[in-house]
Amino acid sequence: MKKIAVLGSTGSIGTQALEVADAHDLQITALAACHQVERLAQQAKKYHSSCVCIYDASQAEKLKELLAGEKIEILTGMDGLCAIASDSGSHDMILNSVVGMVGLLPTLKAIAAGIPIALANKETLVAGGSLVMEHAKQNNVKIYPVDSEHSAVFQCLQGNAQNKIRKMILTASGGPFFGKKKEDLKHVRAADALKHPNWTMGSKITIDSATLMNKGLEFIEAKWLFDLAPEQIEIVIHRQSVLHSAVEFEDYAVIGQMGVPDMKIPIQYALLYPDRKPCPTKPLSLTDYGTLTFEKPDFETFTCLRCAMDAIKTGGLYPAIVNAANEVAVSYFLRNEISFLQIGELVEAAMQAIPGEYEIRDYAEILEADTKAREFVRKQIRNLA
Ligand code: MN3
Repeated sequence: MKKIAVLGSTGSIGTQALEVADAHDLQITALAACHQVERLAQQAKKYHSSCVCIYDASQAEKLKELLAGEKIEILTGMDGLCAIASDSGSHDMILNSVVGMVGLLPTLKAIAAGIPIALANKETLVAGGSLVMEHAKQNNVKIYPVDSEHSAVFQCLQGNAQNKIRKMILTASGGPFFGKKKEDLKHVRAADALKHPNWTMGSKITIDSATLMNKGLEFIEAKWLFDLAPEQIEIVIHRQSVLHSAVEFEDYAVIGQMGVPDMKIPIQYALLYPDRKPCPTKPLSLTDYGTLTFEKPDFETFTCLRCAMDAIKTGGLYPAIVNAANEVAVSYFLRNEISFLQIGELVEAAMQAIPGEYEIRDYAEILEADTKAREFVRKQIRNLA
């Protein structure tokens, strides 16, 4: 039985991964969550995992009470996440579905310990791409993408190891505000942005889908995962989210991966790789859709997308700066403390204010750029108030 540790087990990807585990008798050896202590305790009991970690250490006592009498080791904070990620004796794979920069260090620890990673944490590659890929190569550790677009490309590349990618077609749903212009988006509130047409996801990523920052972050991840130049990645708006992405080879043959928009398919592919087995979702009926559409993105309106693409073209610490500035701006927008358009404005301002054109040498450098960008955005918002 494959032994899997799930970091971020109470979130959207984590809970769907546990559904996949239920369907295929995967053993869940460790679980970690940020805040949702009750749900985490329930999961730990259900899966008889040997170890749990609550990132928010202030909830440790509560977790101990909830798990009193159980033979489950309780860990807290970043140390706890890293301890799980480093424990190569206990897990065959780490699913990293933690949200935010918190996910980067556990990925580096898993790589150092030689444990394969199913990667759903975007910040790992957005902020630490060069470092993470270099370490993974050195330690010969496989990274299996969980995100639907990257999983699609990974699936398209099976049996094509000797063939070079000419171009990647990265599809985007366009989010709830597709077709809108800046004037239309001035008074949008968090509740409007949280209504995604196709996917059910966590709140941070749903806002990122509305600003198209999510696609910008995926653009950066794709560059690192598949060793592409930014110019080789084309973003195409595909409203139905049926074609999850595609690869064009040297002969202009394009191979894409399709399926219903359900994250359980790419999650399962990463967890069971290279096997394909029945997935707890429904099959795709193309005739139910009838028409699939493809359009160019609107870079004028969705400035976050342009910022992320510019960041990876310039390289260095800029992707980390964009990511951190965006994470803070989105948290303020979710509380309705800034407007929707201000997210992009703050990200752009952070990119201009913080120098980032350096080769990344280590994790500390990424963290420093991340901290600077966060402080910058908070200060800007305080000045606006
Ligand atoms: Mn995606």
